Amino acid sequence: IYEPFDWKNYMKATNSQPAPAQCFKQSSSPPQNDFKLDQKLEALDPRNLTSTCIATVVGILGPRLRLRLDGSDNKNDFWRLVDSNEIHPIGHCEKGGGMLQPPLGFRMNASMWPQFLMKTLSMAEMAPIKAFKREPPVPAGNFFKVGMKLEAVDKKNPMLICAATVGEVKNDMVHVTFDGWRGAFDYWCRYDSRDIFPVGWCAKSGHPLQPPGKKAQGGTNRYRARVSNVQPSTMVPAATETDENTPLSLRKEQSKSSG
Ligand code: MLY
Repeated sequence: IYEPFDWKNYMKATNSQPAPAQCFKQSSSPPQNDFKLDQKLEALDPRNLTSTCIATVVGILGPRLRLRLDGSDNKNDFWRLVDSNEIHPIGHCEKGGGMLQPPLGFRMNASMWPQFLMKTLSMAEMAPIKAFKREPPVPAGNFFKVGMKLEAVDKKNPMLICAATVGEVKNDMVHVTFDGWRGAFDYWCRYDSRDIFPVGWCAKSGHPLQPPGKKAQGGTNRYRARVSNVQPSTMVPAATETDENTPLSLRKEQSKSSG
């Protein structure tokens, strides 16, 4: 059973506040996802942003799409919101006078590209234009403050959106830290990043939310230490996981089971 994380209780217990919705470049009501698996669209190659490529929807979570570039491998999937500016219906690139490009790491000889493209497009089930939603406006400035709670994509595991806290703010940048996890997952992003969401966005949009990890914070915050025995966690660390990526409370079990 999927039990949504109780932000209200958690913020009360940690004496913290959510970042207000106006901080984010996200629409106030998460967009509906009208895409279907296997549909094709145009996407910027995340590894080469000057290229527009053909992508296939290989996964759907709430308003997000898991995309795979046609002609690429299955090791470089990436996620986009349905209101991302980096995805478009088939035909958009050509309309703008551009040409569809092979993805970085195209599996075949480059000379095969025109043929590959023709065949791919002829067999394509194209995502309908109405599935592409308009990108929300950029907030007027960086309104984030240290300590505010939010939901953020784990860039090392981009399928996951997790409970997070603003750790630092500098100019247009925000330091995202993940509650109950070591610093290895932290990152800086712009305040208008599409990878950060207001508290409650996952619940509203039907996207799963990763609850805080089980690493007790040092200092006076005893909340996570106290609840760590009863709080369900959906994360099961792989046996090969490095210590750095593993919540402290799970390390004992890990070393036990690995001898
Ligand atoms: N690699 C880890 C996942 C860690 C997720 C950390 N996020 C939630 C900050 C694993 O496989 O368990």
